[in-house]
Amino acid sequence: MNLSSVVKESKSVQSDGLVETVENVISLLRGESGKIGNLTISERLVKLEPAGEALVIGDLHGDLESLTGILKNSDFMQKMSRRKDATLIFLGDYGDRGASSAEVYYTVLRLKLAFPEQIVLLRGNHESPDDLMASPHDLPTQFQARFKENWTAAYSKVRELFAYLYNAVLVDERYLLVHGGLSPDITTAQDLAHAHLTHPEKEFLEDLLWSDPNDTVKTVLHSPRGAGKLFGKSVSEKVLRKLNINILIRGHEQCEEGFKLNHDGKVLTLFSRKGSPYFNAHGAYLQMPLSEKFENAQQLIPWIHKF
Ligand SMILES: [Mn+2]
Repeated sequence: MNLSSVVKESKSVQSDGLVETVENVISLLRGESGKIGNLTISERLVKLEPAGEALVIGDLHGDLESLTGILKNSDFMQKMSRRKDATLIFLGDYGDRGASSAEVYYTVLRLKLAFPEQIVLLRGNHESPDDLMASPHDLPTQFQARFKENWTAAYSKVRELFAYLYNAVLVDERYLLVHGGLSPDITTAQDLAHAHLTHPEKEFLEDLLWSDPNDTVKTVLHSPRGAGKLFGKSVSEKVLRKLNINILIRGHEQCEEGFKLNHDGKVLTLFSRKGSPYFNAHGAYLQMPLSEKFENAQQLIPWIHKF
């Protein structure tokens, strides 16, 4: 896949072209089950072999320039072509906020089609089920401006995609990757895999997509976001211990420096976009070896790239 030609296409693609690309990705995701390369898929959980290298990209929110900058500077497309154990994980929140939501969706989905066994698309709160949808949700306005009278076809197809995105990634004895945060009652990998099926009776999906770590909260508090919770260090310690995991890697929160640590290094937040409406000084991404067993997110700092 040639990145610059796909990015160029993303700027001129019409509604039918985006619809076709989303349909291809939906049919790919529908077929994903069991062992696929370094991934093992059950329901909406991906288990990733602790081998090779991973690139982790946080919230993009319609920032195409940061996405292309990360792909170029990490040289990760070359790496994925050369090595099957190079895995790219997106933490969700592809659209809304920034101006280039359609372009980011198109580029990310073309990447998935080009490297199907090496790319994981997590679900963000901006890809929530209908009863939890983020607000403001700018996609309708952006798609209307971009695709004119044909915008609804592209919009409803992208909405259809949301249900196929993954809840979580687990890297044995190392990392849990989600968009938002933890739910205090999560005890097994199956709770993660089935979170979309137990929603809304259980709060697992809501918390995975919406919750935030907080260093002063003891257990949990209602989130000022209106969905999800603020969860304290004791929740991170308990849930990660149950899952036999050292570090939670997540997105969801704007970070002035592109990343931050919470809960004494149990939680790493990545924010991979810049510009309006957040105006954080830096974005950041994580590019790390998966075989090494880091105990604390402090040890991941050398593998974080700020831009
Ligand atoms: Mn978010």
